[in-house]
Amino acid sequence: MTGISGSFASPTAADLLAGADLVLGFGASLNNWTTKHGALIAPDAGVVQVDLDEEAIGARRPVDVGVVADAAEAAGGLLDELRRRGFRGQGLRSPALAARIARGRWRDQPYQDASTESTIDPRTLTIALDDLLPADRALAVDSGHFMGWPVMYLQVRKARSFVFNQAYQSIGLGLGAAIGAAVADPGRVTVAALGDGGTFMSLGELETAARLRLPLLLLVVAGLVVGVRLAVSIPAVVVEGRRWPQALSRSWSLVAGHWGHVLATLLLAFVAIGLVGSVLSVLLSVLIAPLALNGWLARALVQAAVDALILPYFLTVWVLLYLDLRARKEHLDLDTLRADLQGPQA
Ligand SMILES: Cc1ncc(C[n+]2csc(CCOP(=O)(O)OP(=O)(O)O)c2C)c(N)n1
Repeated sequence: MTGISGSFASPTAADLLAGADLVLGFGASLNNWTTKHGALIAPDAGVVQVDLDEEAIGARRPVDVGVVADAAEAAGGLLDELRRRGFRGQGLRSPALAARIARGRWRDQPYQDASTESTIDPRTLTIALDDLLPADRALAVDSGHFMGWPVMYLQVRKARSFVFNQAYQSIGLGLGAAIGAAVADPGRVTVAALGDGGTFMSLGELETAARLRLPLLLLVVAGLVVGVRLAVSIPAVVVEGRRWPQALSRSWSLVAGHWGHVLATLLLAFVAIGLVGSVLSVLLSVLIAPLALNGWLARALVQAAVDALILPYFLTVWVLLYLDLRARKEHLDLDTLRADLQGPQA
């Protein structure tokens, strides 16, 4: 078994799936995410799609054969027919391939551990959890940038122990889904893998989890912590002429000790441009109403005008925040700034 198919498939799984000459999809829509934008299905591979819903057949990509049937019944019928014909082939299933799959997991791929004294690389943490937790576990994942790590590095034994409700890519559903999985089988530990944004959207659910005394482990990947530390990377590129990796570490050290100040300033600026933008949108929509423009054209014009008016304000706040950090930490004065602006540093 290669594991999941799609953008989070391990390199070994992706290689094997893309080498298949026949792809059988059972209840799978074969969409961009599960086929890695089509790369996991070879151009000359035959594709058979089995689905209960007739409209799902061929809805996401062309298929050679569509079968409207129950997945288990269709698979059982196929096996019966193969047996009846005396089929004995092993296909690719050799012990060597089993060994290659076993050592080809994501956690077997080398990576540069980005942990620091006060933070831990999400990959390192998730691999450690994979070793620590009992093998019989469930995993429910919220949506967000973080979601690759639990999916790639935390194994589950059974497909039904993996709750990945991304149909609408809505954030905030992971904790509720994990509670459901834990209620369904309280005999095993359920990991709720969440981002900090998704966690805050569903914080009230914690009361339910605590009241029901569920065996839940909350793995909250605090992207906000990292995002705020990297907030002044772009001014570091533009003003100091730094290259990307150095600009990130420059922002990391400039924000150190002022994380709350940076977060509060950016939040205030977002709220302010949100409010001012809404008022401007209404005013401009009323102003151009007599032109009786097509709906999408009117919306696009209003949006462009609002962006043109409020973005400079936000950019000013951003650059001032950067200068403020430098003034606080490095006693930035005009001579230092002039030297910065004169030429790029290494
Ligand atoms: C209900 C809803 N609102 C907004 C979005 C857009 N969105 C996608 S990811 C994301 C950020 C999620 O933040 P967090 O939970 O901290 O995870 P991170 O992406 O930082 O790892 C947002 C707002 C969404 N998918 N669903």
